[in-house]
Amino acid sequence: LRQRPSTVWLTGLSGAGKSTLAYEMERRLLARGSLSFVLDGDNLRHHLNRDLGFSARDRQENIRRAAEVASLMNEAGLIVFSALISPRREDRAMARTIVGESRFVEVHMSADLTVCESRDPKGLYAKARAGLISEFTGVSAPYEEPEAPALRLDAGRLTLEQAADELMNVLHGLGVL
Ligand code: GGZ
Repeated sequence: LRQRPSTVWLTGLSGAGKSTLAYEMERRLLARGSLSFVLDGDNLRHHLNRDLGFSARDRQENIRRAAEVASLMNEAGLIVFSALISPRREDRAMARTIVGESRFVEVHMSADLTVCESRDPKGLYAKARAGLISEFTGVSAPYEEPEAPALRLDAGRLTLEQAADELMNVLHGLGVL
């Protein structure tokens, strides 16, 4: 099956639905015979990046490593769905440079903070509000929205199916699929 190995870089707040969409895309691609891989920030932080915290410097290193891994996987012929908050424009620009301009597809999961906070599946926002977690993105650390993403998806308004449909269309349009 023809596919152009690319890195779909999902950025957005914790709880915006990045990982959920990434795994749904992996499932859809597999169903059509395309191999892909999900790089999930939370997962990477338990293994490859377990030495890193959430300071600006550590987030940058977290993103750099993820981008290098994504690049290797693209070289191996895989489509990568990365799900990292990646809150800084500068760090996402670095990821774009590492992966390569022609292979980098930036997607903004733009759910409102209020939506993410009301979901709070792991109770992290509550902990952040209570001061138990410092430098929590959206609460006590910044999130810089992408200015010109290939696609912006409001997970607060779209179902998972609708979001995945939109992303599939974009990947077809770009010739990735
Ligand atoms: C943001 C945090 C924090 C702080 C723990 N700030 O939604 P989750 O829980 O399961 O995934 C989030 C994950 C964020 O890691 P990333 O590697 O994606 O972040 S970054 O790109 O900024 O490096 C969240 C959890 O870790 N988490 N503490 N302080 N998210």
